[in-house]
Amino acid sequence: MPRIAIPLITKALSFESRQAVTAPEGTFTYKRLLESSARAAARILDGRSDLAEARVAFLIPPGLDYTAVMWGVWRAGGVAVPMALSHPRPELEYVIEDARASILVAHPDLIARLAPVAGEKGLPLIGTGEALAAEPGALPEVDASRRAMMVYTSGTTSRPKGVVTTHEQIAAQISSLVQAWGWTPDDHILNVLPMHHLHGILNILSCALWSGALCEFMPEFEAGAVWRRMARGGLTLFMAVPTIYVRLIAAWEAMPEAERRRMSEAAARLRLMVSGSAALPVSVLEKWREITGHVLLERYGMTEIGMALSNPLDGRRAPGTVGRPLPGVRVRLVDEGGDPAGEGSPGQIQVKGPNVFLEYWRRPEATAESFTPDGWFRTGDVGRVEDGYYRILGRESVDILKTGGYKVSALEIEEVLRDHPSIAECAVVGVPDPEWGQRVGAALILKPGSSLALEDLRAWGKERLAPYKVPSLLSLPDHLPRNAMGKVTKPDVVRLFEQPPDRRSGS
Ligand code: MCA
Ligand code: AMP
Repeated sequence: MPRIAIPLITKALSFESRQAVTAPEGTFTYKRLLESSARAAARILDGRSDLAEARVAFLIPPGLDYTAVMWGVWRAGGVAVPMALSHPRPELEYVIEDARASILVAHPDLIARLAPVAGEKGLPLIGTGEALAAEPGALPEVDASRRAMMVYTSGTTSRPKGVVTTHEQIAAQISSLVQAWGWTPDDHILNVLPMHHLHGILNILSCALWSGALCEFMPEFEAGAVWRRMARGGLTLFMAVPTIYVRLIAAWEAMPEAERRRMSEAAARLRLMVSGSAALPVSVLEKWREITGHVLLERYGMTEIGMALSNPLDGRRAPGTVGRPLPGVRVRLVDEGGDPAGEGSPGQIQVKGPNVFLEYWRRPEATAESFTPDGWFRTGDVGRVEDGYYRILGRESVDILKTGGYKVSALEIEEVLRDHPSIAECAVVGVPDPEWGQRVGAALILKPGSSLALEDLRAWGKERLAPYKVPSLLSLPDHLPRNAMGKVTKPDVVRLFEQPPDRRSGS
């Protein structure tokens, strides 16, 4: 048996008989997950002794196959690159190219989506059916300091960057949360989040598997289905983005009185409910408390650092704040002059610790710029400390938006919109919204003689961008607001949407 230094997998060996993953296709033990991942590793290795950090990009719905392939890539010595089910071909192709992926894996239902890209680039494309049925073989020794995962995140550059973490860094991110939130083998968490971002991958799936707990996937979030699942009992934990809590509240309010009572009682039986990835409005926290008795635990994190700040499991949770530094994580606030911000004064949130990522893939300059000379990661978020608790005040860049918990770059969307045959000029902004946090709004100047309806823009956009990046608000002003230097002033663009908008209904 080779030495396995991948902490998540070493731990799983002690939980073999316990249930690890539940999904629509069944419930699977840790033993089965270990066996399936060993088979997947052998198939991906395909006779090699070690993938030596080759990138394996995969498109798999949440469930055993997803988990076994991610672990299989790790056990084969590769770097796991999860891709988004909702992404159209250009986004998938971008990730495959940027990551320099040398192997693709897809669920049989999704093979057809990757086959043309695999064919053009001459990349092997492995089906999960075949991978999980392969004969297991010898596996390499994988040191925990090796690169393990790459998650794509939008930032101040126009195209998303691959955030690389090592096994050690992933282990540090997980163990901090497991300790802070009191995970035990008796936990059973419902996972309704997409599996190409850290919230679903790390805070839910990986913390559960680190703990010997059970992760139950509900691959498509639907508020009624979540309530019905809670009512069936057995869950101990739930974690989601604010938009999901807003949707759950709306669904609860639409129920008859007796049903509401039954659902409220069911939710009250969970031991912990967490919100994160975007600011949780205090009104949502209060409503959730009224409905379920839970004070949502709000925490703050980022793809590059895992989680950094959290309200406490036990003790006072302060609404509108994200609490204090998590175990092992150092956090400081730095003012514009580079000095520490005093208690109550705003400053940029900077983070240091074993949880912080290794690098932006193939972008040494962006990596270097994101750290201070003394090694603190600059988050780009601004915060303030009040009574020892951090409050997030916003982001330094107006070009980074959060919509439905997804981070998106206005610059990336603008670059795509400029290719539209009817668009002469454009400015993309985040428009405050009670359900989504922010909506993507596009202010467009059309070419002479052109017209463009929002529905048509969306249909065009969805062929090129993830659905959550496609503008859902449109403004067609006579000109874009600009300053004396000719630069578009984004706060004025946001104001354009305060006038009666040509607003898309029903979402
Ligand atoms: C989808 N639509 C949107 C958006 N997203 N419209 C406006 N703004 C959006 N953000 C469109 C769809 O294309 C569709 O349009 C229509 O809305 C209805 O879609 P629906 O199915 O109802 O919505 P959904 O696709 O289910 O999305 C809601 C969601 C989802 C479940 C809240 O956004 C979600 O899973 N968010 C979680 C993201 C997440 O995990 N973030 C964590 C990042 P049409 O009808 O035209 O087709 S990790 C992170 O941030 C750090 C590490 C951290 O701290 O956690
Ligand atoms: P991502 O790059 O998708 O990992 O998103 C990370 C960003 O989400 C952070 O830099 C923050 O701007 C935002 N974020 C995460 N959690 C919170 C929170 N609880 N409150 C406000 N913003 C948050």
